[in-house]
Amino acid sequence: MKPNDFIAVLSEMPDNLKSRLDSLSDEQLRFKPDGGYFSILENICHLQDIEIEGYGVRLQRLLTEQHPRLPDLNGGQLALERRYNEQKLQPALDAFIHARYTNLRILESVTKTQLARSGFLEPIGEITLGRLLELWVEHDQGHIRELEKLRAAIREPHLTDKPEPSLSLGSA
Ligand code: NI
Repeated sequence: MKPNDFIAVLSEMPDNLKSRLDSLSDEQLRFKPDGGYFSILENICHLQDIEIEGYGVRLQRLLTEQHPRLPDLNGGQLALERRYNEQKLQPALDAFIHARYTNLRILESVTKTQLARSGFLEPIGEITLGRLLELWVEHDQGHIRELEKLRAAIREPHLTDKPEPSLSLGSA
């Protein structure tokens, strides 16, 4: 994919999320399958925090600093500390969407030269801004898959195809 394609895919995320949150009860939003999985609400809170404190910060620092060292964010730990499953959905979703559009406005003015700007992202290693865009899209897609599986698990609790815990609990 070209940089513009990544930007186009990232811009689809708000609608991709909204369409998967329709007609879910509060109880369904907070439903957590056994085994340490995120609920749908926890996924949205996670996406909000990672958009702002993860990708938004990484984007800014790669653009403005010489070879920044970018710390990992522990998604599972944040979910516990910030009590994601006790939050309200709409403010988290709104904050995610606002942050995504803010980041997209910055991305739209990024030049080809800037895509080669580099840094060190823990625990992955050396990255460029171009590579960060790939990781960003992969992160979106992983959580969309997780939401799909959660929706299936809510409809059919005996389903065995549960979300991978690593999607939620691993590196953000
Ligand atoms: Ni994640």
